[in-house]
Amino acid sequence: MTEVLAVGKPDQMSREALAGLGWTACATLDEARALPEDTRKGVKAIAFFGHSPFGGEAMDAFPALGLIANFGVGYDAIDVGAASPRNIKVTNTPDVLNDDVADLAVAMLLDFCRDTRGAEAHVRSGAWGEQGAYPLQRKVSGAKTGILGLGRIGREIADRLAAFKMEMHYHSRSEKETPGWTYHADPVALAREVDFLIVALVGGPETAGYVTREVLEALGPDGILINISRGTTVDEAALLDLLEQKKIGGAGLDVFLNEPKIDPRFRTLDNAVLQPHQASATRETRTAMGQLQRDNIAAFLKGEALLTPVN
Ligand code: 8YV
Repeated sequence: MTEVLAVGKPDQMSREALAGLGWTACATLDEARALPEDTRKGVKAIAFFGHSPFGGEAMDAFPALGLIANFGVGYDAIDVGAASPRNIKVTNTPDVLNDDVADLAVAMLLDFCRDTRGAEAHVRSGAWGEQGAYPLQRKVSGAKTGILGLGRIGREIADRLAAFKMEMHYHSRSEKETPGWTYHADPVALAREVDFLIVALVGGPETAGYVTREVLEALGPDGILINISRGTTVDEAALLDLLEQKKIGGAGLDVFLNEPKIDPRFRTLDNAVLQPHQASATRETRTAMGQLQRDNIAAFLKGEALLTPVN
């Protein structure tokens, strides 16, 4: 009998770990919902991978389901409001990925400002020898940075950038205890104040479109937006318009709407660094995320307390 389903497309580390467990694997929720009724009836837990919506109707296909263990800290794809009344617990994988996500935010900022990719091409093409020095770039250290969402990941980003001697500003639901960083109650005021704006909000309906056209315009033609949260947190149509019109200076983006089939307008931008939603994608962190996901499932099946419950 299948007690646990793995639904979605696990990465290499999880595929290797799941191989010995004897769980039934389905690439999509639709595939899982199409399993024979007898199989579906026995499913107690789902190890969920990816970001496809998981709503109440899909949950109802598994009458004994008691746990959805999400692979990732952000569980915005899972309708927790539908899970709770069905007595379905949801878990996520917080904290183990904070360092990696913060590292990638800093990497995109450094890459954008110092243009390491362009400069490397200059060396590889032989242009350095033939044409001389590469054009000057933009200084990163000492700038003014704003963090939008000073949660666990936002905090890691801020700590790193503070070490780059930056003046730190932030906007969050509430003012936090910080080493003298400036709180802005209004995201537009934050964007107006800073050179770099880093979005580290949680996803979901509450933050959809939180970075409005007005916020982006306030960032201005020299401002740089970094987004490692969710594509939904930014008004993407406005972002594309303003990048194309050079009304904001640039962007470093790890997340988009409609991943992985993102708006093709992104691909032609010369003022953006684009990443394939891979901020947590190191072998070490993905191993830890998978372990935490499986530990939650094991605890649930043994009737023990969940390690990282969401609801
Ligand atoms: C993804 C993430 O889970 O943790 C999150 O919220 O967005 C990522 O770590 C990962 O890309 C797998 O989809």
